[in-house]
Parts: sequence; C-alpha cells; structure tokens
Amino acid sequence: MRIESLTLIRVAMPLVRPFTTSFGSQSAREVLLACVDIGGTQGWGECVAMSEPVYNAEYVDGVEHVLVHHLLPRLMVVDDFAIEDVASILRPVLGHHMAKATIETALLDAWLRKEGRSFAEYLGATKERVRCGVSVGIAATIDELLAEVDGYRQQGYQRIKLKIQPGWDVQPVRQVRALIGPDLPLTVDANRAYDRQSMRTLAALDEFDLQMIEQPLPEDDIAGHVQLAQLVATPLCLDESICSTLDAVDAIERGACRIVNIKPGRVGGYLESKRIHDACAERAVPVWCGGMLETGIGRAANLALAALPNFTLPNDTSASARYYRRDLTAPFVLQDGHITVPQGPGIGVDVDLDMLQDAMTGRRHIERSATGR
Ligand code: SMG
Ligand code: MG
Repeated sequence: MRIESLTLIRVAMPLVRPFTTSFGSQSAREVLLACVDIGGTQGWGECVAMSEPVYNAEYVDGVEHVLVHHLLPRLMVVDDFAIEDVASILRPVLGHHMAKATIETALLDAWLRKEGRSFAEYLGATKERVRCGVSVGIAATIDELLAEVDGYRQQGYQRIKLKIQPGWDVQPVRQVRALIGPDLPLTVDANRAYDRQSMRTLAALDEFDLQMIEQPLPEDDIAGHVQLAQLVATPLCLDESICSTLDAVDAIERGACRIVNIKPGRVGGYLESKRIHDACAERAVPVWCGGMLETGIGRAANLALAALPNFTLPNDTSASARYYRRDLTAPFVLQDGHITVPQGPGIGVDVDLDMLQDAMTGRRHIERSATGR
C-alpha cells in the first residue's frame, strides 16, 4: 500500500460523568482521529493520548506534531509497504507509541477494508463476544462510589475495578466488597500512586480477595514490583510499565507481575499487542485489554483484540453508554456482561459522520502531492 492522504480530526467528547484517577480528573476527552487514504480506501485510527501528559509522556498536541513531522514523512517516502513493515519504517523515531499506534491502526483498517477482512480475523480472534468489566473513578464520598458501583453491577458488568490512591484505598475497597459480595471479581488500579514505603497498605488489601492490584508503583520501578509481589498475596498486574513485548517478558521473568494489561496505544499498536498476547500465553500469564475511554472507533478494534484466546480476564471494554451520551459509531451495548466483536471489514463499524461533524473542533488534511512525492 501507499498513503495518498492523511486527515487529522479533533473531536470534543464530553463524558457522562467526570472520571477521576490518582493523576487527575477529566470531564471530557479531546480525541484525535486519523483518517488515512490508501488508493481510494479509507481507514480510521483513534489516538488514545490525553490532553496532558499525565497518564504517560504523550499528549494530543504532541502526537499530532510527531505524526505530521516525523511519522507521516517516513511513510510517505515508501511507495509500497505492507502493514507488517510499518513498525520498522517508524523505528528510527523513538518512543511515541500512541502516535505510532494511531497511524498503524488507520493503515490496518484501510488495508483490511480493501481486503474485505476484519480485525478479528486478522488478529486471530477465537471468540464472538468478550467479557466486560468497568473501571470506576475515585468519588467524592464512599456513598457516591457505592451508588455508582451498584448501578454497574445491575447492568451486568463481570468485574469492578476501583481507582485507588493513598487515602482512598482500604476503606472504599472494604465497603465495595461488602456491597457486591464475595463472587463478583474486584480489582484496584493505582496508576503508580504508591511508593516502596507504602507496601504495607497494599498488603492490607489482601483480605478483600482482589483479582489483581494494577500498577501500584511507578512505571520504572520493576524491582519495587518484584519486592511487593513477594509481600502481597494478591496478583500484581502491570499497565504503564509494559510498553513492548520485551517489557512484558522482562517483568514476567523477574516476577514483577502475574497478569498483563494490554493497551494497543501504549505498546505502539495492534501488531505489537498480539505479540505481547502470544508471549504471555507461552508463559501462562493471562492478559486483558485496557481502556483509555475510547470512542466506538477505538473500542471496535479493542474488542477484536480482546477476542484472542489468552484474553481470559474481563476487559476495560465497557458499553458506549458508560462513557458518552452519543458515540462516534453506533453504540456498543452490554448484553449479559459481554459485548459482541464486530465482524465487518476493518474495524467493522462505520463512523457516524453527522456526529463527527457536530463534535469536530479541528481538521488538518495532508495530501501526498503536497509533500512532493
Ligand atoms: O476505558 O474504561 C476505560 C477506562 C479504563 O481505568 C481505565 N483506564 O490506567 O487503566 C488505566 C486507565 C487509564 C485511563 S485514565 C483516562
Ligand atoms: Mg491502569
């Protein structure tokens, strides 16, 4: 394939309720979409970076800059490449996984649409629907948290994940466990908010039979996670620490985690995500698909990934209504705790162009001819 044009679209997406984590609160997403044209067929990629570099180092303006000035020019000078070549063409640019994932996903969508094949089939999906959990932000009060959790439980989510931070951990977890009973899987996600001095607090969570503790320590403290894993009975899961297959293998072999959260944006795309899935499967380490409050465009692709066989734990692939009043695609709906994997060509869903028009805040179009090729 070769790229004829790239259109970058900014969309403002208000959340149905603010989402608070240990690194801040957000009431809307500023979404960057890439629409690529390869010889008349278009494909979409959703960038998962946030407006500010607070989840990891990437942020929306930075992604746009890297795409336009560093990634697109490297792809535009190649007249015929395969989707499997994209990562190596972009390898001279260090890091910037979310930017790389955005363009690679748009290209994969376009190429698969052209071939009449779905993401699910290409990636090797073995399930028609995936297990869904829900991620619950830090609330103003424990009563508010319990009301929110109760609503999700009634909707049928298969796992509740609570965001935690120092001062919002043992008590909310205790009360939520009392509310939901012993059978519904419960997890916590600290987004790196603890340090080696707070290992005792994390060990105090053992009594609540959590499925996992996600990313308790800073992303670069693998040795700290190894120590913590020896102190707590609850399995540790890494999110921010895992940016590649090498990271995953290293963390597993060192005993830093027993579960891996795979987010395609964080690791540079769906092809690397599949490699991480395979490496974890070989080592009998279960994985699940993380979420970045994606619109239906990113969610469709995540559902296809989560349909691979070693995605055995409930995923952060919640229904559209958990995030947005109106989505950029037909809404994904929770049925019996699952969401159905799209089977159409590419990501398998169409972008709602009316909705896109209504929510658009900016647009930038780059033609191949304008780059002198
Ligand atoms: O998409 O349901 C979702 C959000 C899941 O908690 C979630 N994501 O660290 O796992 C994580 C967070 C990061 C995103 S915060 C905007
Ligand atoms: Mg996380």
